[in-house]
Amino acid sequence: MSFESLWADESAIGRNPDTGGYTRGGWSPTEREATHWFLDQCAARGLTVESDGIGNLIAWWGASDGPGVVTGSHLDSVIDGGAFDGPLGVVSALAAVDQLRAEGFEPGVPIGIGAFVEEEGSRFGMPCLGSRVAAGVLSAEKALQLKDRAGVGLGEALEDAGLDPARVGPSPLLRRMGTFVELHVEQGRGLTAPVGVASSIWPHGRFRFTFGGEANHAGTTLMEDRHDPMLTYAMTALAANKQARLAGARATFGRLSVEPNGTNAVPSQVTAWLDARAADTATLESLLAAIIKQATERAERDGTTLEVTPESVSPVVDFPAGLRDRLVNVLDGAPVLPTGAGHDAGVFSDAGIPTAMLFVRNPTGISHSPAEYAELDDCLAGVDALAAVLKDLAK
Ligand code: HGY
Ligand code: MN
Ligand code: MN
Repeated sequence: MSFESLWADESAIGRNPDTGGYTRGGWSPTEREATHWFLDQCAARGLTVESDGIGNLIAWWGASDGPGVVTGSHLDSVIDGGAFDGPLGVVSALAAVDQLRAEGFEPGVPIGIGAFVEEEGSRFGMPCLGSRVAAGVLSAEKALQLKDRAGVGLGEALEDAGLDPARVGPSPLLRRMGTFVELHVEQGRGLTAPVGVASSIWPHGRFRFTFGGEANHAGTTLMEDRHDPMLTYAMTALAANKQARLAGARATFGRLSVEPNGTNAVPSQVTAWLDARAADTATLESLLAAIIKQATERAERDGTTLEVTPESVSPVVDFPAGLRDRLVNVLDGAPVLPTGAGHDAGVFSDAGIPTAMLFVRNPTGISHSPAEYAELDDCLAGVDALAAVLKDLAK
């Protein structure tokens, strides 16, 4: 099948007709539909699929069952996300294998296509959940304590998807992952050529800010008598924005939960999730310290309380220079650039697996939005680049 027809099939799955966006939380019906589409494509190509307890998949082309070169990405999405973030890597991998087969290439080592679950953490709040558990950096015990916003536990979600929570844990799949190369849509405006190669992933983390206050009447409570956690949150959000600008970093409060969430009552509690990122660990740590300091000072003024809980922290990832430069070579000098977005490739690299990433140009740089986009010509250039890289690594 051509890339275009593969893409037309896959990107039709779960698209919201009103927003054009996708909400494919891990093990949700639309994410499962996309996963089953992927499995059908693997079966149609005679690929041998291996899966692990949490639902990560690698579909193998090649006779031996020894280590090989794995590519692929994720099929889940953020809430109302774009079509490309994740699926472009999976669809491009299928198209690249088709292309290599069509030209008669026989891999010297097996080539695997991976689909890793809950990379966005949009359902259970833990980014790269599938790859972290597979790599053993998140224990099965901790993972199975996670609940989604409806209170459904990970174990129950796995059972609903026909998986066995008792099999969750470090993945046998990684024993065959000799090298991992992930193709991904670029999520900024840094790439001006059709295809680029990743140098590094910024360190980043998610931190839950719980602001405690005093519920009261919106109409009768004097302003000076209030202990309003919404005020402390608002000042913290402003401080985070200012501190990130000063540090050349990123700080986002994109998720909020208000108790009791009434129109005519001062809230008793506001919970806000901070996504913070920076080019290096020291800057990230000082950014966080500055935000927490200002939030704490404001809480004292407002007579409110503050509790900050790290939910996930991802260290800086510097992809191995030798493999990076080998890809640049194969691609006749493709540009090299860092990314502020996290990826399963970062988890696998951290776990000691030789890992690289290819980026496909995103003309607007917009991502985690229905407006996310990549030109067809650039996507086709990405497939050609991935095919050339796989051919070089698996010869
Ligand atoms: O949020 C991220 O950095 C990535 O898109 N999972
Ligand atoms: Mn993403
Ligand atoms: Mn992604």
